[in-house]
Amino acid sequence: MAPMVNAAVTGPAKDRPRVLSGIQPTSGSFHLGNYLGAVRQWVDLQEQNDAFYMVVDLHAITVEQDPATLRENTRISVAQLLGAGLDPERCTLFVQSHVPEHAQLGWVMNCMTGFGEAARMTQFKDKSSKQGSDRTSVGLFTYPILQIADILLYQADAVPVGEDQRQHVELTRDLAERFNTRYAPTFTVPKPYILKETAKIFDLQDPTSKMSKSASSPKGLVSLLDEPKVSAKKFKSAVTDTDTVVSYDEENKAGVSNLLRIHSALSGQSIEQLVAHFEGKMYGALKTELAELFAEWVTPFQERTKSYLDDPAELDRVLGLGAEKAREVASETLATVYDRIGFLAPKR
Ligand code: AQP
Repeated sequence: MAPMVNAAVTGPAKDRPRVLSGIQPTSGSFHLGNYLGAVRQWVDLQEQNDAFYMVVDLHAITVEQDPATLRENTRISVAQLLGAGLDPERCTLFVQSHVPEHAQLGWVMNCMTGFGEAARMTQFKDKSSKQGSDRTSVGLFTYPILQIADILLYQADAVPVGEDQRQHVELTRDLAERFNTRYAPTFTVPKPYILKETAKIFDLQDPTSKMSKSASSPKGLVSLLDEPKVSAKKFKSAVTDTDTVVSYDEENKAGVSNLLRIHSALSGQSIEQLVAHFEGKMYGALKTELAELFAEWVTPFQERTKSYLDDPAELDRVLGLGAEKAREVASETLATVYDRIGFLAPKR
């Protein structure tokens, strides 16, 4: 059965629990970590919850973007979300910059967040240390605070994300509570929705690091829009270990364990069933089967994504409708926030 999240006890009454999440249009293709860690849950959660999903272009410009590529990647991202199974009849799908309230509430949240607590965000520390401080924008530093605004605007009960986003959702909870205490109960305090089994998909070449498009080599990255034979090659050359027995051991067999988790997520078989299935077989059998399984799933995904990309008018219609629905909720929250903090309401 499709999951329903637990509604939070604080915040305005809603007819169904609300979920919200976003993905950056920073690449021409999502990767398998994005799909298994987040997007797949988005699809399941749209059935029983009031779901808001967005392509977060404001977040994308925290690193330099070519304008034409950003526009193109935003469309490709929306098409992939539809291709993965989001249904605009069941969820609200929109582009972040189409809803100006994100930037507006973002500023308020900037003013409520301590510099020290923002500086503790590990994702910022990792990314800025890789880029160097001259190439790191202030936007990258305040990105988790914009994310706080993204979530709180919609009074989300749950935020389906991968493990790398847990700390940002925890910060969101702190800020929601801070605002509620300082002014009046205003925001729902959201919970992260992170599935243990797929919380962190690892790089196929470096199975101790998360699969990420900014990895130093693309060899360990499975991009959903690559030719399936390109991905098959990556699965087949995945780094494992010198042993030969297929078994699950995150510490000593990180590579094989990652492959087993991916297989399990795609096939629906438990890790125990897979270990039994591969008994007496070598790593090559696991890799070949995984490559086939992935191709079976990704081929129709790519066809659906392409059909949405071939119909830009339909994409625009979906996004127009999504932005309208999103703004209805976002503008109400922002108006309440502005009132609570003491901004003079404009006379109309
Ligand atoms: N490896 C992963 N395993 C599980 N979940 C993951 N997510 C990302 N990588 C993994 C989840 O995907 C959602 C969208 O994240 P994002 O917009 O931050 O995606 P991204 O920036 O494209 O992720 P990358 O590849 O890690 O980018 P860089 O390298 O630029 O930071 C989120 O819910 C995230 O948790």
